[in-house]
Amino acid sequence: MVLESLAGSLRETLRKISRSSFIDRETIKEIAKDVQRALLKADVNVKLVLELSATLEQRANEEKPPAGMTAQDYLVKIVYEELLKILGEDSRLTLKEQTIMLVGLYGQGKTTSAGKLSRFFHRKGLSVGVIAADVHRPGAYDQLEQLAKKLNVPFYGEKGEKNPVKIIKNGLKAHSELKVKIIDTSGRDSLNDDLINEIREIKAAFNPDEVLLVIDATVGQQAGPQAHAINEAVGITGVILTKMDGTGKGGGALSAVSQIHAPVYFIGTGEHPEDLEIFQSKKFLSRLLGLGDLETLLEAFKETNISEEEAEESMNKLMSGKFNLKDMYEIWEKFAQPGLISKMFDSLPLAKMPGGNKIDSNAIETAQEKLRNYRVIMDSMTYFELENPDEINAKRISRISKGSGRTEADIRSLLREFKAMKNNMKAMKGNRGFKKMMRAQIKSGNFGLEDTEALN
Ligand SMILES: Nc1nc2c(ncn2[C@@H]2O[C@H](COP(=O)(O)OP(=O)(O)O)[C@@H](O)[C@H]2O)c(=O)[nH]1
Ligand SMILES: [Mg+2]
Repeated sequence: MVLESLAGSLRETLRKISRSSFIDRETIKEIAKDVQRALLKADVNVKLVLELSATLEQRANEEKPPAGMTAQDYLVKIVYEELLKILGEDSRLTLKEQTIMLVGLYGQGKTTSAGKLSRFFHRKGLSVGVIAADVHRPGAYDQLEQLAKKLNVPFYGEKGEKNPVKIIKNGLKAHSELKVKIIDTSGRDSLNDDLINEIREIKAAFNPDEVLLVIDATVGQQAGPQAHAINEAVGITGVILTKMDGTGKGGGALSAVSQIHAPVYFIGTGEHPEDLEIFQSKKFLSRLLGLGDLETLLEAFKETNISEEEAEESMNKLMSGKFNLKDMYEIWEKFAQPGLISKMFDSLPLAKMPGGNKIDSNAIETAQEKLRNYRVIMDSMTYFELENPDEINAKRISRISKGSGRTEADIRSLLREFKAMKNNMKAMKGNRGFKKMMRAQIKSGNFGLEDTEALN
């Protein structure tokens, strides 16, 4: 995952909040300092960090949590909201007929991203073609042509032609039947008038629907000035942040770029065409903070016949730390549907804790098999036993074993796992109020679930 170490320290901060018995000025100061340190380590601009921690501290001292929300949860909410401010608002590239122009310096990943975007639109069922308008770099034509061939995407270029406007004009004509046209333009080693004039001229001639800045995240905060200058020149409508794989500076680049108030649409996470992720700041932040990806979870529920109310009820039960085997049985009954379990694991913070075991598909298979076994065992338990798992003694285990045809070891293992699950869920309890707030947001449509489904 991107930004591992930032995630680690922010999660530790949230745990610290949950563990605090009360929230006073001292605690707030400490939390603000923690967030400050974590962000500075992730290369976020000092001025931004200081502003954020000052606002955080002020809000936490002045605001009162609404009825029903603990001071701890409310502080988590403030941390979340302030962090979201530096990531910028959620916005997504729309799936419609459009012309997209990619701009940026040499080596930032424009051509690679042209390929990634083609694949993206193609998979969404939109016909797409690319136009090679990088007239400066030797080999730029061949690079895009090969990529297009590999992806089975129509390519237009004019080898040797030096006028990008002319190429694009012909290219748009050649691709006129296609829904999405992607224009790959020239870069330079550094920002200069030559480059600015060239992209200005293209922008003026064709007025593309999207002008996407492609920028390498490994430059960290330096992404800021570059983004500003290009934005001044051509008006950036969105950003693709590349090379987010293996950089400690992703935080710096993300926060710097968001300052131009153009949404980060995608992040590039590798050299291959499939290494492109839709960037959604809320989702990204929730995952980063280990708050669990409620959006994904609710989407998963939507695909089943479980109603949102039922899903919420189950979640509440799980997180109350009070649930018994019967509740667990009911929840498993609902969740034992293909695909749902894996999505659930993926969206729960537990699976993503730093150092925790990320659950792979094999593990999910095994888990499903185990669930089937457990259900057989639970079918042989009495209601009393399901409601009072602590009362299940050796004598009862022996009876359940005979009734279910499973070994006594199987039954003990079920009881052990139940206990572990209960403890794990208790650990998440601190975020309950926060989750309530997130759910309210989802209900009010702030997360734009419908759009997400269309895009992902
Ligand atoms: N690791 C990684 N490498 C990338 C990514 N995007 C592009 N690259 C690499 O960066 C280099 C420059 O990319 P290119 O698309 O030619 O940049 P351009 O000059 O802006 O067109 C190539 O070696 C790409 O494979 C990314 O998201 N992750
Ligand atoms: Mg290129």
